[in-house]
Amino acid sequence: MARVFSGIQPSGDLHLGNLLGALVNWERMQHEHDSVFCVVDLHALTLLQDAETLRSQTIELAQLLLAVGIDPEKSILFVQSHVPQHPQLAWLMECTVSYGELSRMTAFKDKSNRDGTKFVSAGLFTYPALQAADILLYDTDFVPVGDDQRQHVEITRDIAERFNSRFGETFVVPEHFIPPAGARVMDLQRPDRKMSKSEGESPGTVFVLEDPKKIEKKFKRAVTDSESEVRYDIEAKPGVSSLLDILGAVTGEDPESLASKYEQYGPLKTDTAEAVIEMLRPIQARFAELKEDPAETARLLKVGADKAEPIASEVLARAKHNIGLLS
Ligand code: ATP
Ligand code: LTN
Repeated sequence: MARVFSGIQPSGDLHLGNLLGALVNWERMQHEHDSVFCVVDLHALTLLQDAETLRSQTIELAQLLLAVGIDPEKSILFVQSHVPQHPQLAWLMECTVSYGELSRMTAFKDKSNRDGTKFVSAGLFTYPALQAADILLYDTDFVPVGDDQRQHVEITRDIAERFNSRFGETFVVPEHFIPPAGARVMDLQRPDRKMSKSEGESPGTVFVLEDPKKIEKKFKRAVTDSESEVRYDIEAKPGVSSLLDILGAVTGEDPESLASKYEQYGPLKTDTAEAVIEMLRPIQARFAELKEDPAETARLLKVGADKAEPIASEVLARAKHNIGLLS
């Protein structure tokens, strides 16, 4: 059976982009593949975090993953820092990737240049080496992610291929899985920018746990354009195309054929808001239940780590042996 691996950072509130770009596919893929999903708390440390907030966001994100339908009986669900093989393999990855390759990562350029960023950690720069370790430790075949992670999966492939050619067959070379609709959910106010967690509360971001009334308002106020024709054209009509993309991802229909059903922006906005709210309703209800018992979530995460560790430790041992470390 093919192996699936993906990760998500506990770095802020979960939004519609995370859900449509990644999580719905995690849920879907767990029924057909051997799946491993990880809350990547070590990655979150690349930006300064408040300790208590990080701890509570880690549990809350795990509860959200469970609420979305990640089933701990079907998938392995765990927290990255509970499996020490991740940072151990990351060092070998850092020595297999070059400074030049890391310098070309757009995520690093974006995050290190953000307004108000005073401290750029070395971890933010070497971040893709840890991500490569995450993926390669599980002999992963497919990595379901949003479009913004394309470059990070690509560099993981390059690292795996380089390691294999230098030291002999060690790693499975993974492929990304990027969905046809919802891979790049745009900010409703700035349709040239992706919806992002670390932007914080913003009128352009729809949160998974947001009140339906507020969601409706955000869609009503979504930026479109001064024409009135509903057409799927990302270049010329980014706002409208983004709404069609969201509606397509939620309903499973093709955004271009959805466009032909609408003559005005108003009904498109109302229908998109309604579809999103309906999709979120059961997730919000299930989350409210899970939230009551954080100790049970913590227990499930420990069980997950106990299942992940033997797989990771076998692959790490293979890599250490092949690179010439004493066993
Ligand atoms: P940050 O803003 O801190 O970078 P993020 O919102 O990009 O956070 P991540 O934890 O980095 O969230 O990503 C989790 C998953 O969600 C990844 O697979 C990522 O590709 C996907 N994702 C994030 N933003 C979007 C988006 N706007 N559209 C589609 N997928 C997205
Ligand atoms: N870099 C990713 C999070 C991430 C990840 C991974 C995704 C860390 N490790 C392994 C897929 C596979 C992000 O910022 N979205």
